[in-house]
Amino acid sequence: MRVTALAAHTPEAVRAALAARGWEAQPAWFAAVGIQPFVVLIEAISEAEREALVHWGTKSGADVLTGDGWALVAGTASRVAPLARYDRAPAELARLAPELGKLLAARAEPPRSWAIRGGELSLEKPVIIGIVNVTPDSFSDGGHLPSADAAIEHASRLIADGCRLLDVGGESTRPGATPVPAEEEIARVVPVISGLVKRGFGAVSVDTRKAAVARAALDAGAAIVNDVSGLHFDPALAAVVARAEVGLILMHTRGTPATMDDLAKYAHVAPEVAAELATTADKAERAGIARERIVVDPGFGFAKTAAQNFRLLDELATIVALGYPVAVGLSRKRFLGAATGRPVEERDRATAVACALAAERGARLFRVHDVALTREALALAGATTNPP
Ligand code: PMM
Repeated sequence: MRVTALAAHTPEAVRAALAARGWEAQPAWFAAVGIQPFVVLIEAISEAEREALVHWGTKSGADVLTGDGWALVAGTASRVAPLARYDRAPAELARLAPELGKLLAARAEPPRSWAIRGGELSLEKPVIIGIVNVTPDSFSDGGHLPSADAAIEHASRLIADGCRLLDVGGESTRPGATPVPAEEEIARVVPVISGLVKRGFGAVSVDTRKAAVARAALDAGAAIVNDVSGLHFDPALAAVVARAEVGLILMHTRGTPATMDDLAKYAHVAPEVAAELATTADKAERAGIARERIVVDPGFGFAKTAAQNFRLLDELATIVALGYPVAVGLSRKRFLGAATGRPVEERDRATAVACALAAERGARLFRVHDVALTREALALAGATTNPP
């Protein structure tokens, strides 16, 4: 007899073991996905629901841990899946079916494209977003691009290095940054955006919290709005995005750059960020922004301590499970310095590694300063997670 432990963090090892023993590709893949571990935290439940879950767990062989008003259900995906079916789940658990169904669907069929202005951006391969900050004081590269020409020149290098999207920002959102009036922000970003669009540099997004800036940037040809306030700053922004039918990145934060550090209080960061992002995405959809236009971003460094950023990176799958494509902005952030001891200008290697980790956990879009390094890291991560 020979006993071998198989890697269980992805379905790949099981698929390969079955394929090596003559299984056809498709059934081997489905079986492998079906026996992947699946753990869900169910909150705000009644006593009757809690009892029904415990009873179901005993019968079905899934593990159920419970407390007052909550349950944690763990098993393989195929064992837990019947709870998402009205005809198979106990009647007391009818409320659970649609929510669980959404999680299982997002897992089985992750989004493959993102609807931006005038077309779709494929997410089959990771998308690197090159940062073009035209601010005197951003987190890490403020002041390096004083003129529109310098910004356009910089963007052309980022494109040559392999980014598929350029993110142009005219207001720093680092902790404690001073807000910039809309006219000033427009004067910074519009010449750069129109220059990039004129040169045919591919899709451009505008990093702004303000409806007036978004409108001016979209008029100049931007295809995406990247809102670091997650629709919290300017109530008029959602309508601008809805009307223009462009892409939208909704980032998680709390408060404003002036107050966010004091709001970094979570009992368990990933589920709380996921819940707040789900509410924001819901608000966007109710404002008329189509679901396929929305990308969510957990907002590394925004209203989070270093320890919370590390937890969030490790538990990124909780954000991915919302079913929207996930973008991450890890580049040169302070918490990478906390792990490596490196100052901001020496954090591109740590950024590339962090992006590779995020890619393995399901992120599809990566907002970075150093495109070339990140591209290499993602190529390596992709080679192990998507074997031929
Ligand atoms: N971080 C910054 C600015 N914009 N946008 C998204 N979507 N995600 C981020 O994490 C993010 C962002 C701040 O970083 P910078 O000042 O170095 O650009």
